[in-house]
Amino acid sequence: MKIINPSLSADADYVYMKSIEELQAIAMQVRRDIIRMTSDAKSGHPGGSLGCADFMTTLFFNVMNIEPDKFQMSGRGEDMFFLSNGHISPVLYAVMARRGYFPVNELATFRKIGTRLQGHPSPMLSGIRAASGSLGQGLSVAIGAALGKKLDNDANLVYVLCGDGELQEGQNWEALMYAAAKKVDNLIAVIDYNNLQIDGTCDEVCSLGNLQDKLTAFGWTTLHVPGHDVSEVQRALYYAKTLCGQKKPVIILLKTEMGHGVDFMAGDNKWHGSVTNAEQTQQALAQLTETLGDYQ
Ligand SMILES: Cc1ncc(C[n+]2csc(CCOP(=O)(O)OP(=O)(O)O)c2C)c(N)n1
Repeated sequence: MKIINPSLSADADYVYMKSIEELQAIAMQVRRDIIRMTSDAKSGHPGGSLGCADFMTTLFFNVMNIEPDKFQMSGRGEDMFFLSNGHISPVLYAVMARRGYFPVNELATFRKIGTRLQGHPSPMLSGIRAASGSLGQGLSVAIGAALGKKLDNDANLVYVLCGDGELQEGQNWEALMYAAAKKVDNLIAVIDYNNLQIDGTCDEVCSLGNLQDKLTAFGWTTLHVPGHDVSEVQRALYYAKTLCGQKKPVIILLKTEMGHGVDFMAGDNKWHGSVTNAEQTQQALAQLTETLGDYQ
């Protein structure tokens, strides 16, 4: 069934929405999935994945116009999403599985030999349109897709998620400049603004300075959003949609916490790319209620 933002659609038959409580429950299960997938594979990136669980759940369940069972590579007639910070694939896979792109039990194959659920996303999995993980490229890819939609007269939107550490890649700044210059106003970019990256805080590694001012100066409409309040995330995304078509690209600084939802992982960049051992996995799962049923 199609998801249409009810405030933008008069067609009640097409409205399919989860309540805020349901979104919270799905995000909780997604967090369990992330811990189980990465601990079982003994590799992966749980920290950023946990931090983006609320946003990704809200986007895929209540915001984007998508039909998982009719996925087309071209993206014509539906919204498109690109995960530029491809290392947080566990959250993408968990949300996609829970949304119906592939069987939930396939999550058990994460990072195993021959799997479609590679450590970094690959188009071998239906629902993925571009490989990502080599940082800095996803914004450019999304801008190209958004311009393609304009050529196609397709009114649907393109979404892209990038890391804040990822913004240290120079290609992003060329893309930011280009999107504003070319008035790419059918694109909503989101930055996972946790101020952490692989080697420490973003400020320590290479400060982004006043990111909001920089993005605004580059010609983008810039929003600040708390990343763990699904009702605020949803509100912001709906608002961002209303800003589309106004000759400026839109970007959301999504304030998140790495490792959010597990007390000993929260706010610690150690969990960027390390996984829980058996004891820590049990501790983490004890803090994350099974709401939809674990994959087998
Ligand atoms: C081009 C490129 N350089 C370096 C890396 C290695 N790398 C993977 S994740 C990462 C840090 C990214 O930080 P951020 O985007 O803030 O992600 P978070 O730690 O918040 O998940 C780096 C440097 C990479 N994947 N690609």
